[in-house]
Amino acid sequence: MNEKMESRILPEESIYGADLPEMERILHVLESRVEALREKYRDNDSDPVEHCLGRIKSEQSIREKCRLRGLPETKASALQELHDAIGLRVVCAFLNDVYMMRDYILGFDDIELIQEKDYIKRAKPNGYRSLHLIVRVEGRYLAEIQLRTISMDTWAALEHHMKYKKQVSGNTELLVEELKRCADELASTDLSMQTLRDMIRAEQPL
Ligand code: 0O2
Repeated sequence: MNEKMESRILPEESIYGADLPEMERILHVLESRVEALREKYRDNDSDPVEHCLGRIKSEQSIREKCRLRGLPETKASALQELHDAIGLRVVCAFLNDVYMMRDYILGFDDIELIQEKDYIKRAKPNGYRSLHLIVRVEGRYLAEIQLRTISMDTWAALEHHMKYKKQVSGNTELLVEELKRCADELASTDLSMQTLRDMIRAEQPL
């Protein structure tokens, strides 16, 4: 085998190569931390998390993202240039829980915050809301952690679905407008729900 052949990543090989088991371990560490917090809160019936979803970005998606960004399809691109090969999405019931979860995750010594994108305080023009943390774990692996409420998650799922539905092309402008309106209504509902929960809690005996 010549040198050129050795350095080339064949399509059927994992772009992550020998790092894949370590990446899976890191993902497991992150998931376990969320689970540990949930366990603690479950004791007094106030689990802040509705669900939590972790994934290693699929071979196809990461290669596609490299191509879209004009990056070579290599491990270096996947692990250093892109930052979401390891991804965790934590969906919380209430708005305050999103920020509580943020502080909890960033409170670990082996987590370094690289970038924070608060699309809750500043929603994307299409209405997308979520808090994104790009972190380095154990001084080595980058991970993207998305924190959002159930409403934000529902909206994102629907928007994602519509974006990839080819037949939804008739009245795109109206659809975009309506989606944005729904996102804003859901954001206002999130605020009301938070207020209601605060009121209920204030009335509960200590
Ligand atoms: P997938 O399949 O969900 O992983 P980045 O893509 O992170 O390198 P960018 O564009 O600055 O760089 O990231 P951004 O805007 O923080 O978004 C990253 C991820 O957030 C996306 O990942 C989506 O998961 C989600 N996201 C961002 N904007 C939207 C949106 O308008 N609608 C929906 N439904 N999701 C959004 P990927 O890689 O695009 O996709």
